[in-house]
Amino acid sequence: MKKVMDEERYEHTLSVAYTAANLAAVHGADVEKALRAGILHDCAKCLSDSEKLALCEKFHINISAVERRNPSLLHAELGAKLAKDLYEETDKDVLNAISSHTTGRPGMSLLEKIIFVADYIEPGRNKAANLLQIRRLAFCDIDQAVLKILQDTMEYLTKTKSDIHPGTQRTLDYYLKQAK
Ligand code: DGI
Ligand code: FE
Ligand code: FE
Repeated sequence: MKKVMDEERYEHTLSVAYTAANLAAVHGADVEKALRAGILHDCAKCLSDSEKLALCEKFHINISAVERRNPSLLHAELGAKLAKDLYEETDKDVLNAISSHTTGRPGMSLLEKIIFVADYIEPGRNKAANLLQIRRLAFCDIDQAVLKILQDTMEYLTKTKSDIHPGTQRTLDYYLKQAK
């Protein structure tokens, strides 16, 4: 990862891996898989927008209208593809965790939730609202942490007048319903 990332992204990557390993230990998930998924989750992040779009076309990854306008969103699914083909990750749950780490998805596995949450709360993050509350929730009630992250992300996207990815909306709707 060091070779394909800038310094800041590499630091974030290590931090996500260590945070995910801790969450896995606490919640009884596979610590080694959490480390691998954490290390690989942003492997496609530092490609340029045009490289992301070109690689998605090459690998027949569907590009939605929102993704064409915001190619950064493609780094999750493209990252899963590179993890499999280039970095030889074969575990389906690890690949799903990479693929779903930005928008989440309805019915995430425990490992997917761990990566989704670790990406948001790793110690280097300091901009999001409610980080202290979400960091506490992450270790005692991971589903509540997932829901709070989705709600805060949606609020941030709305406030900044950003395009909402249909996947983000679907995931929020699903976890809102689950919480009832
Ligand atoms: O890759 P990271 O920065 O570590 O984290 P990430 O993969 O969760 O990506 C975070 C960015 O993704 C953040 O700036 C918000 C953005 N994002 C998440 N859901 C959506 C979104 N952006 C848009 N436009 N629409 C979404 O639905
Ligand atoms: Fe990411
Ligand atoms: Fe990340």
